[in-house]
Amino acid sequence: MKDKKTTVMGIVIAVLIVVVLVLGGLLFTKRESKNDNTSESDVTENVIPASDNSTEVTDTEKNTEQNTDVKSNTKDDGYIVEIGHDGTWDSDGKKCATENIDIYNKTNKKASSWKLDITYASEPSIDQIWNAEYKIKESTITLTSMDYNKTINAGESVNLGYNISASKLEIKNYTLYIDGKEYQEKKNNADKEDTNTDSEKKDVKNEHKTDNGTPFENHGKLSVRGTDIVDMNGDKYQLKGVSTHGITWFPDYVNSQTFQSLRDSWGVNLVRLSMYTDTGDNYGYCSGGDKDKIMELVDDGVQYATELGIYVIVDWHILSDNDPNMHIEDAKVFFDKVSSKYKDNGNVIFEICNEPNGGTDWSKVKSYAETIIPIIRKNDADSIIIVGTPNWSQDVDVVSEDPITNYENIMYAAHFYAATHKDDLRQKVQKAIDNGLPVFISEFSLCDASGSGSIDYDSSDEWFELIESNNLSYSSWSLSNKNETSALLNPETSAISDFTEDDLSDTGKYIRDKIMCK
Ligand code: IDC
Repeated sequence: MKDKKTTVMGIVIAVLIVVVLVLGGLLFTKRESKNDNTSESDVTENVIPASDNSTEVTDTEKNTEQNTDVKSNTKDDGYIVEIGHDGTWDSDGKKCATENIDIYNKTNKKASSWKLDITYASEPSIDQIWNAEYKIKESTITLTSMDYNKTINAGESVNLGYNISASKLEIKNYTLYIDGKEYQEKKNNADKEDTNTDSEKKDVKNEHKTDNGTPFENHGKLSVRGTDIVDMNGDKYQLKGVSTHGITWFPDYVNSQTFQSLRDSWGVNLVRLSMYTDTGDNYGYCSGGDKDKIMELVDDGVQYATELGIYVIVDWHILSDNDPNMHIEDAKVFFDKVSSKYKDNGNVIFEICNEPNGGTDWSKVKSYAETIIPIIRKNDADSIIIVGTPNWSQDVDVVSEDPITNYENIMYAAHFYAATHKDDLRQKVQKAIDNGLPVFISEFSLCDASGSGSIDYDSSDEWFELIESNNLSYSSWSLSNKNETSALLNPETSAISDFTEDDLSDTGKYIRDKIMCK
């Protein structure tokens, strides 16, 4: 009896074990195939999944990384290379083009190094390159990173380019190497249609070369839409340029060759002409300077910029005259003259008071602006006008609570010196933008507010993140060889054009790279 019971129990237990095993097996297979489906749908033909070029990460690690590392893209979409001809032309029987290349890291991990081989249908030569170094062997160009763009953070990209000539410009194939591992892309997507994101990126990209038309030929008269500058086609546009030092102190740089070099080699599409109003001596327009002579310098600068098809800011550079109302009578005459003279140019922007300071509050600046703007508008209905803001053009947040109404195309100056102005000012600027205020960084540098001292690279990088994430336009202080950190040129150089690496100060190199990188 006891034996029979034991046998029956034994059979029941055995059956139960079999059932559990079968069910367990089924569930396991199902979970595995679900995982397979996920990875299949997340990975496209053109990508390297993160696990291909990095050590395996657990889901928990992945999630932690996604939270800290990835800005906009939490999926692993591999690496994408986009090669576009930005312009093509013929020279000496060869085809020439400006190649514009973006490498996107759409994985969840940082890439610590990259290299790109591109093979053309015939042997190419390169005459200018930016943001990469190169070697050519037969028909293959090998592109390697510079020190500053070696890493590509998750969700970010690097941009590089070069001018190439060859008898056949067709790309046969290219190979991307990430952290020493190869990723072969078989398809030539140089002629692929732009996706939306691409054209959005192109909208804010400025031209390095003029073979394809000058910035002004391509983008025409600019206007303000929301917080953005838009071009004649209504596409977002970004101005990137340099500010002169005081033009009466450094007139040599108000020069067509200077502007042309900056346009062609750096991709500058903007120059700011700083005309000090009150220097306490005759270098200032309102403090005894020769008004006609100074006006001639402004006219020359505007003419050169116009001929070169770049944009130009005429800056009424108040500083020691803290309140723009101090010289308002001069300002009325000046802006009446310049706005009537340049009304048909289309590339001229007026900055009506550089940096109100010394406790001059917004109500005083606003009343000044509301006097000067109608004088400009009488002659020139729609050019962009930049209004300085209290506290050395920093209180844009205050202004955003009470902006000027009734006029279109008004922007507001935010100025920073990265070693002095950090998170506090960045937050004020972001707040103003979030409140809908169109902000223009018409002056800044990497050092402290004296215009000298050491460069704060970390703070400068953070400022550039804010600039790029908000598509802000900017001009960097200052195009001079003055012996101070903010000068873009070395004090020893007397070059006024075709600047070599040795002609540039550390500030100059950083700014050049930022302008060229986008
Ligand atoms: C500085 C110049 C310096 C000059 C001084 C006074 O770099 O050579 O001696 O002006 O004229 C500003 C001003 C800008 C300042 C700059 C650096 O707009 O005129 O230039 N700065 O101090 N605001 C904050 C800093």
